[in-house]
Amino acid sequence: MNYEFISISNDGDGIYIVTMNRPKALNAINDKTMAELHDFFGTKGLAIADLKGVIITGAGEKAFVAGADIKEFLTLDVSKATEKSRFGQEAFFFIERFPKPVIAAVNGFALGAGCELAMACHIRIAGEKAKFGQPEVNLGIIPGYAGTQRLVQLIGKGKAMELCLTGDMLRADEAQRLGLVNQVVPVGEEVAKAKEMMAKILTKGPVAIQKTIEAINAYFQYDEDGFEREVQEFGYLAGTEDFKEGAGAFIEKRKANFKGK
Ligand code: CO8
Repeated sequence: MNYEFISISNDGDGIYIVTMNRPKALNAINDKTMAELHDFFGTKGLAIADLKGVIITGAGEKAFVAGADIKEFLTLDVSKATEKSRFGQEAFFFIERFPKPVIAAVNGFALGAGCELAMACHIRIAGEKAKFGQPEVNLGIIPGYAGTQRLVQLIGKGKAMELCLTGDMLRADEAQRLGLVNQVVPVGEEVAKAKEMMAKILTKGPVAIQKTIEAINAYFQYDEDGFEREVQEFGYLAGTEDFKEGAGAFIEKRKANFKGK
């Protein structure tokens, strides 16, 4: 899988690492990078048979992603900007709705599109020097990759309003206190911690993991009743082999051997 600005690797354990790879521009997302994310999470990644989970991180020591590529903004007009926003939102929906867990290992600046990318992931692990923010107002724009929506979902309206209106940055510990970040770890340990958490998740029933992602996402879909979705998924899971194995293993006091069926 050859991409120019994201690199994909795995150690054969089913955990794929997607590295945002434009370190000279602090991994800023240009149109090509967004197209690559769109392709991986919307198409190619879905077809990788041994893929069990994805960790997204940034190349270099300074940034996860320092935003959308501001240098590309100068050619935008109303129509191109609308299209750009819609395409980016779609790519990030592919991440949010990816059937396998996606963890952001935030190793530095996560600003603008970088914060939005991290928020599209299911879980966020941050290094203690990481910084989060939606500084778009400094440029006379607003977040365009669903930052106004996911920030409210994660930290509530008041704080989301403050961050988007002031453009201020949050330290990792503040981001954790607000619920934007799940865990803060020492610098350099972001990916290792994300792998550790992913490995734990991957011991669980794979179908249950997928259905959990779908049911929790449903809470935030205006056109769907998340409570009813949970009822349906719960019923579906009761008919899986994994459920019988998981419950049987508990009763027989042994470790479950899930098959993902
Ligand atoms: N775009 C393009 N290039 C960038 C970006 C960016 N977002 N961020 C950093 N770079 C480049 C710099 O231009 C610089 O390149 P060069 O060496 O060629 O001049 C290089 O990366 C290193 O950056 P700095 O020298 O600025 O590094 P500092 O350590 O001094 O500062 C900061 C680090 C604070 C992160 C600083 O780089 C900064 O403020 N960057 C911009 C942050 C920002 O405003 N991000 C939000 C961008 S807008 C956005 O993301 C909108 C998302 C929704 C778009 C929807 C479109 C439809």
